[in-house]
Amino acid sequence: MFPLFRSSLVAAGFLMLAGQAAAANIPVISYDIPNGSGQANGGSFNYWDKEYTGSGSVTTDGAALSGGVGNLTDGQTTNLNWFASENAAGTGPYVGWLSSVTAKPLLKFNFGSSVKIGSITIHLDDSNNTGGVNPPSGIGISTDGANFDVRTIVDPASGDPFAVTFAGLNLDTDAVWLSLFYDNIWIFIDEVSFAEPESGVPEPGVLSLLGLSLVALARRRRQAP
Ligand SMILES: [Ca+2]
Ligand SMILES: [Ca+2]
Ligand SMILES: [Ca+2]
Repeated sequence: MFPLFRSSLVAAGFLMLAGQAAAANIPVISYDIPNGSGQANGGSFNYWDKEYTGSGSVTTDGAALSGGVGNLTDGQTTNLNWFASENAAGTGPYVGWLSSVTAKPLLKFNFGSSVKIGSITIHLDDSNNTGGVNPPSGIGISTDGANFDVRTIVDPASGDPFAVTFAGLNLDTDAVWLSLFYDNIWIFIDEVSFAEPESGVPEPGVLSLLGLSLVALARRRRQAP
């Protein structure tokens, strides 16, 4: 074997293993949320879900939005704080809820049919209290909209946006409700994603590739002077 072929085979084996560890994402068919708030309630900009595709007023603070998708599931996140990414037109990447308008933000995500969920990842702004924006102190997770498993969120020392993942879940449901708890007066979220449980058992294809990689490694060692 040519050295290049051997090493790329080894690389391919490890690449497949790395890919196996990441559980598949579960598509969200629609979500129902209160719209974000903004200038009508003293905000510098408008933190609406402006591109939301369902019913409800996307330009009214706190309006009930239902049956569509928008900022929270478009696959886009930003590493910029709210003050560097939001605007008066309300087309920024976040949805920002204000406690005086929406006291208990409740977000419902619909999957269309029953799915198995192993983890939930929420990408949010931190901003270290700038403008009253801080990560939520906690998030409640529910599969019936009534009983919530409340998880606390540790606020990092940094003020950068970050993702929090609740793993090790074993939910079997066609919808998930997330209840947000304010730490300050604003909460900003730009993406929520759901993943299947990790199987923990490598697939046959991965195993055979790993085997080939090990054979290549062994040959390489034998041929070494
Ligand atoms: Ca997004
Ligand atoms: Ca927005
Ligand atoms: Ca922080």
